[in-house]
Amino acid sequence: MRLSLRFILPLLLVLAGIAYAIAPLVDKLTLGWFMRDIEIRSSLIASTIQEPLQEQLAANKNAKIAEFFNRITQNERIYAVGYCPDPTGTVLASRWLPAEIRCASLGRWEGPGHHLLPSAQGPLQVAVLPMVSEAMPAGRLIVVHDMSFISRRSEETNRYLFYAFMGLAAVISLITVVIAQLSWRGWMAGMRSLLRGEGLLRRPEFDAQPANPPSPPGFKPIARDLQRLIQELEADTRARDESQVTWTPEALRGILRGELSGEDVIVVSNREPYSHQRRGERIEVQRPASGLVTALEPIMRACSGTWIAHGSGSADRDFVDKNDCVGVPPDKPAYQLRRVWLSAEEEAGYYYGFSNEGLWPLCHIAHVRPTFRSSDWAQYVAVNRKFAKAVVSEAKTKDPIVLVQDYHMALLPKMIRDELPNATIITFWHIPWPNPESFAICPWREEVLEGLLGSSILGFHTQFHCNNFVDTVDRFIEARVDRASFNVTFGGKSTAVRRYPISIAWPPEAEMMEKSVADCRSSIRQLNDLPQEHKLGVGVDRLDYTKGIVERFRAIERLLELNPDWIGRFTFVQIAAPTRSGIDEYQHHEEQVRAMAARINTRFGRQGPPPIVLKIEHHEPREVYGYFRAADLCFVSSLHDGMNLVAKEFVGARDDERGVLILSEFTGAARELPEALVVNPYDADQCAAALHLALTMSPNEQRDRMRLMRGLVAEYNVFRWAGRMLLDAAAMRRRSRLTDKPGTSTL
Ligand code: GDG
Repeated sequence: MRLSLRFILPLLLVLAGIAYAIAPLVDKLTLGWFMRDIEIRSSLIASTIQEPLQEQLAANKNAKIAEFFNRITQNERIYAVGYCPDPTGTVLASRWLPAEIRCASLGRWEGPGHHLLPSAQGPLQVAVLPMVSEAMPAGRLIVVHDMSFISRRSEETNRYLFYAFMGLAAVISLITVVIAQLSWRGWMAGMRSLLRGEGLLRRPEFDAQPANPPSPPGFKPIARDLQRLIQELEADTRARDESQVTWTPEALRGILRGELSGEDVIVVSNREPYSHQRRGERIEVQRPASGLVTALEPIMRACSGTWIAHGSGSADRDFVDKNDCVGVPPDKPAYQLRRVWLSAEEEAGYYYGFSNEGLWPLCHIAHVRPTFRSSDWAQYVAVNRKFAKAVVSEAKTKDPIVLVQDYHMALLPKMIRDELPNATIITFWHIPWPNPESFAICPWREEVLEGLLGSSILGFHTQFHCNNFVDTVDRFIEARVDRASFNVTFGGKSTAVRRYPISIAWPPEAEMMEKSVADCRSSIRQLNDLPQEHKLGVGVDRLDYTKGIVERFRAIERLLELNPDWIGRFTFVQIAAPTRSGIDEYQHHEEQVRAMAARINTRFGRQGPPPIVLKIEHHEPREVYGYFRAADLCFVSSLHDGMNLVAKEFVGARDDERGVLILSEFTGAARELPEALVVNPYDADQCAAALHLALTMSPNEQRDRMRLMRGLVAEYNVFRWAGRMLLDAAAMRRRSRLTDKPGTSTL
C-alpha cells in the first residue's frame, strides 16, 4: 500500500503538470479550427442570402432587409449581419452590429487573417465578403460571429483534458502497481544482483518473506535464458581465470574482493594460525609452519573474516577479549581469531582419540589398526558441536561462507547446515579417503558421511579420493549419486565433490631463499661434520608412521648393501618434527625409527660419516629450507599421503634447478610431479635403485626435471587452491540464488 501511494502520487502530479502545460497549445489549435469553420460558414451565409438580398435591394425595401438580417441573427452563433452598398454609403444592418463597423472602414476587415473585434460579450469575428453581382459590384456583406462560445469550449476542453490525464494516470498506476506487486521482489532482487555484478532474479539475502518465493510464471523463460547466459559467462570467466591469472596473494585478494566483497567468511580448523606461548617470563607468538595457514591467510585478510580454532597455546587465554577473540596478525590485525577452549578430556577424546587413533589410520591404510572407542566418539560429537556453536555465534549473516578444515570436523558441516540452512559450507579433507571396504570398519560411518554431506562443496586433493568418497556414499547411505557431475544429493541438499590439489605459496618467501645454494651446501655440511663434497639426502616430516620413515631407512640400507661405494660418501639427514606423542602408536614408531637409524649407522658408519642423521626436533622454516637447498636429493616415501607439501617445498626451494626428488607413488603429489623419481616405498630394491640414480644423475637431467616440476608448482600454487574453491563457492551462491535453492546447488 505504501509502495502504491509512493508511486501514484508523483505520477498524478506529473500528469497534471503535463495537462497544464499543453492546455495553451490545445487552445491555439482549436481556435485555428474554429476560425476556419466560421470563415467557411460566413461564405456559406453570404452565398445563401445573396439572391433574396439582391431582390430586396432592387425593390429598395430597407425595412424588410433589416428584418431579414434580424432573422438570420437568431442563430446563436451569428451576432450581427450588415450590408454596405459602397464605401461611401450607410450600412444596412441587423441589430447589434458594432458601431466600429462602417462602410468607409470596411477595408480593415477584409483580406487574409482572423479579424477579431473585442466586445463586452467576448470576442467577435468579422467577415467582409463581396457580393457577386454585376448590378452592385461594390456591395459588401458583413457577417459578425459571436466567438464567446470558443472560450466556453476551451474551458470545457481543458477540463476534459485534465480529467482525461487524471484517468490515464489512475489506469497506468493501477496496471503498474499490479505488475509491481506481482514481481516486485523478483525484480528488486534482480536489480540488486545486477548492481552487485551478479545475475538477475537473485533472491535477496535477508528476505523476511516466506522462503524462496518462486519467480512469476511469466518470467520463468526469461529467468532460464538469463541463467544460461550467466552460466556461459561464468564458464568463460573461469576458463580465463584458470589460464590467465597468475595466482599471487594480491591476485587472490583482488578476485575475492570482486567475487565475495562484503561476504561473511569463516574458517574453522583444529589448528590456530597464531598461538601465544609462554616461555618463562616471555610471551612468544608462534605461527605454525603449515600450508593450510599459508593458503587461508590471504582469504581472511581480504575478507576480514573470522578464524575459529582450538586455543592450544599456553598463554592464549591472556590475549583474548570477552568473546574469546583476538585480532591477528598481532602486529597489524586484519581478521579475528576466535579461540575455542577444550578440556583435557575433550582433547583426549576428540583430538587424540577419534581423530588421530580412529580416522587418521582409517583413512591412511598404513597398516596401523584404527582404534574406535565410544567415549572418544562422544567427545568428538561434543567438540564438533562446540565448534558449530562458535560458527553460529560468529556468523554475521544468515548465509556466511564457512571453510571447514579437515578430518577433525567431519560432523561440523551438517551441524552448521541445521542451524544456518543458507550457509555455503566448503569442507576440505586434507587426508586421503579410503575405499568403501576400508571405510566400512568405522562404527559411525553413516554419521561421518551424513556429517560431511552437510557441505555445499567437499574437496579432496585427488580425483581418486573423490571417487572413493562417492563410492562409499553410494554403498552406505541412501543418497543420489550423480557420477557425471560428481554431485551427491542427500536429504534434499546437494554436495559437489571436487578435486582441489593443495600446494605451497609461490614464489616461496624471500626470507627462505636469502642464503645462496652454495652457502647452504657448505654451512649444512659443516654443521653436520660432513666433508664439502659429501653427497647429502634429506627428509622432512612430522614423525608419523604414515610418512614411511622406516621404509626410507630400509631403502638407504639396501642402497649401501647393493652399492657399497656410497658408504662414507653419502649421508641422509632426517628432520622429524615430534607429533601426537601422547598416542602409543606414535611413541612406538619413534622408538622404531631411532632404533633403525642407530642399527644402520652401526652397520655402515663405523669408519666415517654416518649414513643417517636423525634430528627428532622442531626446526624453524628457514632451517628446513637451508636443508632443502643444501641437499642433492629429497626422499618422500609416504605410505599414503593426501598431497605431501614437503615434495613441493623441495621443488620450490631449488631455484638453482638442481637436486632430485624421489617421491612415493602413494602421495597426491606424485600425480602432479611425474618428473620426480616415482617409487613404491614398500619396494626397498626399487627405492635403493632410485637413490643410486639420483646420486649419479647428470646436472642436465636434474635441470630438465626440476624445471618442469617448478613450472607446475608455480602455476598450481596454494593461492589457486584457495581461489578456485572460493570462486566455485561464489558461482554456486549466484546459481542457488537464481534457482531459489539457498546454501547448496550443483556446480
Ligand atoms: C596434511 C596431509 C597434506 C615438517 N617438519 C617440520 C616442518 N614441517 C612442515 C613441512 C610441511 C608440513 O610440515 C607438512 O606437510 P605435509 O603435507 O607433508 O603433511 P601433513 O602434516 O601430514 O599434512 C598432507 C597436508 O595436510 C596439506 O593438505 O599435504 O597430505 O597429511 O610444510 O615443511 N616445518 C617446520 N619444522 C619442522 O620440523 N618448520
